[in-house]
Amino acid sequence: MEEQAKKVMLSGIQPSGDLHLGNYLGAIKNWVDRTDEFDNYYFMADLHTITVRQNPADLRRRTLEQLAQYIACGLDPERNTLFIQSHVPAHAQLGWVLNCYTMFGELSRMTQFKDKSAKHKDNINGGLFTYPTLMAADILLYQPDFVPVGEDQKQHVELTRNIVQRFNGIYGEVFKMPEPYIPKAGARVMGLTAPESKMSKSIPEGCVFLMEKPEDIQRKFKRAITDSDTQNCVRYDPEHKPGVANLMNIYAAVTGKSYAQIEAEFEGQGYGAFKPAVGEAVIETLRPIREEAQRILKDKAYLEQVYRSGAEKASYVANKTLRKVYKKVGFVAP
Ligand code: ATP
Ligand code: LTN
Repeated sequence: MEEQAKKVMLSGIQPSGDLHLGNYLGAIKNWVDRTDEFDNYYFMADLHTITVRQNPADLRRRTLEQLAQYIACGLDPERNTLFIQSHVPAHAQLGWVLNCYTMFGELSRMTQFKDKSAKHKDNINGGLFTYPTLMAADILLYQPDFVPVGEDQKQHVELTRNIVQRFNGIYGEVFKMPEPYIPKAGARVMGLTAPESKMSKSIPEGCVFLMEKPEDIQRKFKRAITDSDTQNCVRYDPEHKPGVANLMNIYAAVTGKSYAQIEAEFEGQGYGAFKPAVGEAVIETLRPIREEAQRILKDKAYLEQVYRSGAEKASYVANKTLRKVYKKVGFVAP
């Protein structure tokens, strides 16, 4: 009975790039920490990636790497349903239905669509436009209570809520109303070369990837932007010292120390001692993750078993919702 009482949490990351420290500290680590509290569904959002052109071999490789990295970060496949989105056809099937309950005007207002269509002018395809309805399907199939997402995805979760209201308004309580779950400000990791924007794979010099070699990680931290404070003072002041605040945030996240403890630790030592210490702490946090991911990646049979059993568990839940939806809209039962 206890299992049924658990709230449901669901999220996905597109395997369109390599996972980085921002994804780990801002998303995956929180998922791991809350494993026992929720009934969890985490997936590789591969269907979403092809809204932008992908190299097929790279996409295949990155999808499996992402799964290995999820597990290496501590997402236990026995206690979390881990799956590949395209292995559960119900996502595409419900996506179609929801397209018919989502307005052109609503989709036109999505800022991600506007941003991405400005960036990829030669490929403004229908999928890019209807991407939020597929995301709504991803969510609603599992009737989750919470959807942990970054700030940039909040608008898509709000649209999902509008779709729920519209659909349930016509057909009754079919979908549960999901809540976005935005991590606290502290979970926002900024770029090492540009502390005013979030750490992102699109600026690789300022981004630490989970699989990166220790010497490369250390080089990036040594070059991290701080400020021109002549005292080189390690003090938490995000407004005036955003670079230092970001490094402190990272150091706090990987060591569990408070800002006051960090300030005391580096009192009078300056950035020359602080930056490599943060680098070292990150390297030691990522070392077991990297080694474990490399080990898992070599074990193809294990990975296959994880994503097959994940897809089976996910399909069971997803198909139940899909059948209900098909019935409600008036499709003949197969
Ligand atoms: P980008 O393309 O900008 O590198 P991403 O595509 O790797 O970002 P997303 O797919 O947007 O990352 O996000 C995956 C998850 O990781 C989301 O939950 C998001 O909030 C989180 N995330 C991504 N970057 C950061 C960051 N710099 N700090 C904290 N969390 C982050
Ligand atoms: N759109 C998200 C990834 C994503 C997602 C989801 C997140 C696809 N489907 C469902 C939460 C729930 C992104 O690009 N970060």
